[in-house]
Amino acid sequence: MEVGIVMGSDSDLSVMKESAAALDEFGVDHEMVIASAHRHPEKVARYARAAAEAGIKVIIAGAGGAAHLPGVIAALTTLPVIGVPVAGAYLGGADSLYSIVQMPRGIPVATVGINGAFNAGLLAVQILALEKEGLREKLAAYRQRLAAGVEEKDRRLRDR
Ligand code: RP5
Repeated sequence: MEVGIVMGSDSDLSVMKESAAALDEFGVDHEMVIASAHRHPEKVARYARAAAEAGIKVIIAGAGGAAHLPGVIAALTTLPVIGVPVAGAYLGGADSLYSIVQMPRGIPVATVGINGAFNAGLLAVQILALEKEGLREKLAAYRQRLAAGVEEKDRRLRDR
């Protein structure tokens, strides 16, 4: 298991499964875990402290509301942590974004956009690709597919 996807609640799953989808696209092994910084802090601490030893290289952590989960995990491990602000019922997810992105100096969390779980997965792939040529090649092919998609849209616009 190279990537741990941690979320505060099962209500985050519809967003956080996008991280898993990105990792699946690149054939990266991952696990999904529910562990709340508020409701079960002991579990969060246990997971964060054991992750590196268990072979995890990157942790993606998503939560909504007062979203302390990514920061708490980052405080308990030196593995890179990517935070996903999950939009809840209030404030359009700005509460979660601000909770995650404004980490005090010393304990960084690489924060993606609100509900940006797919990008979090891609960023994890890019980190792992530093040491894996196969992943670098897959990323290059992925970028080519993106560019081809833009060309296709441009063609359709011109053909209207
Ligand atoms: C956060 O509270 C979770 O990450 C979730 O986004 C939010 C609401 O949780 P539930 O009340 O749906 O379990 O801790």
